[in-house]
Amino acid sequence: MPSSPRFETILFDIAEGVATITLNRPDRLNALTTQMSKAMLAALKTCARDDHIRCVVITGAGRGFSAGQDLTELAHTPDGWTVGDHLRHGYNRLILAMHDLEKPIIAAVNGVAAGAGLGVALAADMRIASEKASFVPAFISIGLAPDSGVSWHLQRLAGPARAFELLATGRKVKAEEALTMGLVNQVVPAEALEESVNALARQLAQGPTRGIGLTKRALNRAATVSLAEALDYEAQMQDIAIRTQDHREGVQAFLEKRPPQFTGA
Ligand code: LHQ
Repeated sequence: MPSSPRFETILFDIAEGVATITLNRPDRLNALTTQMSKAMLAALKTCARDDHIRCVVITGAGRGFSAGQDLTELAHTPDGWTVGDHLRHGYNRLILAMHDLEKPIIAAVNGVAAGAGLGVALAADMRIASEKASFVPAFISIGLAPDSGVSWHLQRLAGPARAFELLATGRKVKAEEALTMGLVNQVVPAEALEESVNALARQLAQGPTRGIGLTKRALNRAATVSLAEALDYEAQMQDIAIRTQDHREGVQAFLEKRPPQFTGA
């Protein structure tokens, strides 16, 4: 098993095929700094490279998931550096890295997810929320438009009318409402969050990782193309999936009437 790389503003732990990235500035509700988004990107690169990692969990230390951009840091941007530069070099790369990672990502939303923190939560493939979680667009409350992929993800998950309402008013959505909106997969009591997420993450980490990665690629592609193109892309993904060891093992296990032992290969 590989050793876990260390970063400063996040914790990065690998166990039983699951890498857990914990945003770790609890006194600031894990508000995101440049250093932190760089560390998250580096951690995601490790997740992409390391074949032992077959599922990723992102969560927050303390009572928040992430309050989004650290607003005190914005006052110290380098000369000539625009907010657009900040986004292009930081959050845009991070959100795309999550989208492109061919491994499942679960956001364990322990508390408030606001602004770019909401962007990170929505860019995960699944969200399990504590009853104490909430989702706060935050951008409009400080006169801003959405960033960090929130315009893209929120309307796909909740529909355009709800996305507009939330982004134009900044209204806080609590966990139960987030469930009815389709923003989260499941809501669990706060004390059960870690265990629920671990059980799901371990299950996914023992799955046919290439097949799950190809599923993610197919869904990502299907979100933006015609049915004819989606069908063609599905056929391409299946050509790859059919050659995996895990596909052979799945069929063999079915024929032998035993549970499959997937290795991720
Ligand atoms: C914070 C923050 C924070 C610093 C709480 N920064 N300290 C990217 C790039 C460039 C341009 C701008 O946009 C972006 C993307 C974005 O993310 S924009 C949105 C940025 N985020 C916000 O505007 C959210 C600001 N925070 C809040 O509205 C509230 O804190 C929420 C609703 C998240 C939580 O409220 P409470 O549970 O009542 O907690 P609190 O407000 O008491 O916060 C606890 C502490 O954390 C507090 O510090 P203190 O010293 O008083 O204990 C806050 O100042 C600090 N904090 N968010 N983003």
